[in-house]
Amino acid sequence: MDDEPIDKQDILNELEELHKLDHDYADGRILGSMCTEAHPFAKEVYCKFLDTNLGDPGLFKGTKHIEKEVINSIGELLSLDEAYGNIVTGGTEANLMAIRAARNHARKYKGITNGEIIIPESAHFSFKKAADMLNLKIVEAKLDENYKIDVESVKESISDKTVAIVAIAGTTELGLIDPIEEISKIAFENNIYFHVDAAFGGFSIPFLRELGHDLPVFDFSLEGVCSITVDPHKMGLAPIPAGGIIFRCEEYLEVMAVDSPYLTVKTQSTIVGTRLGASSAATYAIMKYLGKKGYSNISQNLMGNTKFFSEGLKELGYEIICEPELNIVAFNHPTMDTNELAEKLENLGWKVSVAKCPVAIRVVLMNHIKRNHLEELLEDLKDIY
Ligand code: 0PR
Repeated sequence: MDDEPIDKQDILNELEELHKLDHDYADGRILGSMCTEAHPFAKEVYCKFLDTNLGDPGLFKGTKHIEKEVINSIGELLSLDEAYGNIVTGGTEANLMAIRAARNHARKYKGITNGEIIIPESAHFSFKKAADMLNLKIVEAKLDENYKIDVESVKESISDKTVAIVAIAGTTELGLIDPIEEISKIAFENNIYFHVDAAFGGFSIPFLRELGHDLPVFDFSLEGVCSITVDPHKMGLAPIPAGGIIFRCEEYLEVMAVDSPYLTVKTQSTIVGTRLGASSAATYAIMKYLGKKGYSNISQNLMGNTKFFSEGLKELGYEIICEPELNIVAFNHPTMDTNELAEKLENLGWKVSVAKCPVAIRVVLMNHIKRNHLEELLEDLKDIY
């Protein structure tokens, strides 16, 4: 730090220069991000709530009420009348809370001390962090030939140490939805906690189903589902950081509660102590502002772009890994190595993401990627071919 204060304008100029090194969503070149530019109204509201702290909710009763309302609204989207949970920093923290709840619940009611969690090979790496922090062993369930969790493999993976089963509604790499209904049944019959990671799909699957898309049910209407991750900062158009964790019952929060004696509320279940109220307020605002109609239109539009892009790829001779269920397309050149293709695209200014399972170029068709960008991308892919 400098000894003397520096003029505001000088600081702003310096920051502006550094900010120029960042990529801008508006360029339409960021192909592998599940985040996008937040809605301007959500940003406006976010700034108004920057000083609120949900770590001490008794001081911020209004903002705490807003968080509860947001959790209820998301719960309602997921077929849950009374929802419990929190707006957190993202999918990682939401998944960590879910696994912590499952572990503590199993410890309390089943006496399991060295637990295991069953996750699909396609699970986001946040579960590896959760297992590491919570001292749990990961048991990976295999994927079937369609890259979805293999139900038989889940059955075979269950042991008397299993504290949770995880399935994904909108996988990170391919945007696929696991057979949640079957897994829910298995979890329920075996009295095992079942968590659904819908960090990406949670803000689109309900709307697409309403619109008649043939997508499987993944929510609390299935009796085995104990918790769901849904991230407002992905398809919800809220500013970063905004993740959502929704629990079926309050008990799951209670098994994580620690005493917080000198605060206005005497126990705390979240991982983070001091935490933003701005994320809840911005999510509340954007959900009200867009309504189901707004989100339906966005989801429908993005699926239209997805179809346009995947059909365009096929016409050029590229091979898509699977028919997209959500707004992610993964593809390869029939003969060229994926990393070589990725490099060629990078050289043309595209910010490319390469999936690992299977190895493929992966494009997440978020709001910032418009039709004209897709046309330019297809044009470049034509030249490369
Ligand atoms: N669950 C799923 C299914 C996810 O896809 C992700 C993140 C998470 C959980 C974790 O969420 P947070 O990153 O909010 O903690 N999926 C993307 C990924 O890691 C996130 C992302 C976003 C990556 C923007 C790149 C990027 O530019 O691939």
